[in-house]
Amino acid sequence: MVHTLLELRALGDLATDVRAGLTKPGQKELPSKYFYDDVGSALFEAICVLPEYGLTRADARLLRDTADMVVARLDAPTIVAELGSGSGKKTRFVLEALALRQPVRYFPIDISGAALAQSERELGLIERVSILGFEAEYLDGLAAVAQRRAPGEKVLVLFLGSTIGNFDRPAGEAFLRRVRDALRPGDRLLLSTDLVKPEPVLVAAYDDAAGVTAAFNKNLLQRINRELGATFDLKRWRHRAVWNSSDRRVEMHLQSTEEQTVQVPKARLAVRFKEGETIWTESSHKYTADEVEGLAARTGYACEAQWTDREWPFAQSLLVVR
Ligand code: AVJ
Repeated sequence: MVHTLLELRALGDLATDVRAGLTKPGQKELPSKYFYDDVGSALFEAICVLPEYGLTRADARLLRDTADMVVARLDAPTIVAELGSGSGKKTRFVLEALALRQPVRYFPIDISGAALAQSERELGLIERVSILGFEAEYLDGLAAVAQRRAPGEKVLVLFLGSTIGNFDRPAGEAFLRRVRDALRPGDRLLLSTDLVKPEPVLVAAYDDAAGVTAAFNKNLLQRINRELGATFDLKRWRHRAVWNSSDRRVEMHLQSTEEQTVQVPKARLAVRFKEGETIWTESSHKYTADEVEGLAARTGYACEAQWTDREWPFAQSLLVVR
């Protein structure tokens, strides 16, 4: 197999993170960012249309219904940066609304070149919108985008899909502060957050009847098999979704159905698992609308507008940098 330098570096990161996560004393972990290889990204697209997973539809509905109001609040020519390019479907509402007023420069930022290509396909033909993707970590990409602003231009950052939910609360707060530090007063951040809702609804959203989320979770092990030569036998692992009420988050785990040892050659690792032991693979933190306001105030923004969906409690918050 031929690897580019970038792929080799990515392989090194995966091996390093797998080694660190699976040798952790106590609860073993794997970072959720590794879900999104080609198979994982396709499975996530499928999750987004599951009846149990109302999150993406709520996000899209809110953007469709509020894009005009968001754009009406932008007081100067504005360039648009997006943290994580997603499929581009939701972003379209904002770009189209803004393009009615001014030519739009849109800069999606994503570590996945495939994701950037997808958003260029989805959004590339909107009249008066030009796209330049940045294949980078969010904060590096944002710094690069901010440098491209012309005098008098403002920046609107989109952080949609409740991606912030993957950070634990302190890390999410630190992240918002760092985004703020890349911006100037009067710039804006449109932030999506999934809201707390009844436990059975939340658990079903992460443990759907068709088993798509289970496949999404297990694909992480299959990815480690593919890329690091590991020996995870997927039949010996079960998908688990649990509501952690004290930290207000849904946790996804992979649970070993029996005692077993797994080899991970490219991480120079052999790991023993007890029967019932889990690997913690993701957290999806759920917020309240007030909590987002407080979070914004503590991290250098003012929350100037907030919209929530009734059908699936979810908030869109427009934050302005102070
Ligand atoms: C893309 C991070 C918002 O946490 O709900 C969906 C990912 N995980 N089902 C989420 C996910 C399981 C999703 N985010």
